[in-house]
Amino acid sequence: MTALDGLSVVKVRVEARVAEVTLSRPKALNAINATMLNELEQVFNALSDRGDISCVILTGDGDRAFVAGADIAAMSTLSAEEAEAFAARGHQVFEQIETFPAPVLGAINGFALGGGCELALACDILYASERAKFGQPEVKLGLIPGFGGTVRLPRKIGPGAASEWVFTGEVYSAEAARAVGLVREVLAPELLMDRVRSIASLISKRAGCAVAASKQALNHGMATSPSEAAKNEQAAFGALFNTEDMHEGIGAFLEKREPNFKGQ
Ligand code: CO8
Repeated sequence: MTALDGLSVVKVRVEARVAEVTLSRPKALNAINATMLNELEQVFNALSDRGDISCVILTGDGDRAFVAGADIAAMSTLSAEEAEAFAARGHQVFEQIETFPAPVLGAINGFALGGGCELALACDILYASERAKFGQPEVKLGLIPGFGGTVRLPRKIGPGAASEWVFTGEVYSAEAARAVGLVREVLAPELLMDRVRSIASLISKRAGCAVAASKQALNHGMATSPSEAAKNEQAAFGALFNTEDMHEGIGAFLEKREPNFKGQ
């Protein structure tokens, strides 16, 4: 039995050091329940333990939804304490995704609402199908975002746009999400996965240590003051001089050849 056996609502495929993780409860538009959070944690732990993953692609099963939110039926019977604990569990798992040591690309193939939008926010870069729809509709349910929407959304799209999204609960097109900088590119549905795989493949060719250090520095920079972020960047820059990849990259440039990175 491997760490990736026994999954029921998350599918994983690894090819050429790129992991494709698919959220799969299509009858409920891939809504997030406790099992899905547990399996996401299990999958990202297993991918981290392998140590050779250069990029993760996160997407939703079927052609309708990335994730349509936290499972509303499952939430309906929670007490206040249980709801707080469920929110904390979501935060924990999404933080694990956000801090995964390789980039996580979101391929947003349909609805990304509520907890689904928040899961997308935990990814590093988002590519969306023309069919994708984004939003934080929790106020329509008498709730607020509970899996990090009030934390990550203003940092990613700015406080004004985030406040409009959260206060109105409106649903936004992929193009509107691109206009506020949440999404990098909007693609025809049949081209989405090819495009995301090509970006993953490009990232995989780069020095893994440098990509991981860049991700850490970017995340740290968003969460702290500019002066702290600058110190962190300087330390990370220096630390890369102790890696084989850095010597290989600079050596290859000086010798006018392609580098052969080993990720160490
Ligand atoms: N939870 C559970 N089931 C869902 C969800 C969901 N979030 N979204 C859709 N489904 C189910 C529907 O109930 C339906 O099931 P069935 O066929 O058995 O009736 C099936 O998926 C298909 O959905 P629809 O028939 O509604 O399909 P439509 O095309 O008519 O509509 C929508 C699609 C617009 C996406 C619609 O389903 C919808 O509005 N869904 C809810 C979206 C939403 O409000 N999401 C936010 C939920 S709250 C949240 O995410 C908070 C996160 C933090 C939680 C903190 C922990 C306490």
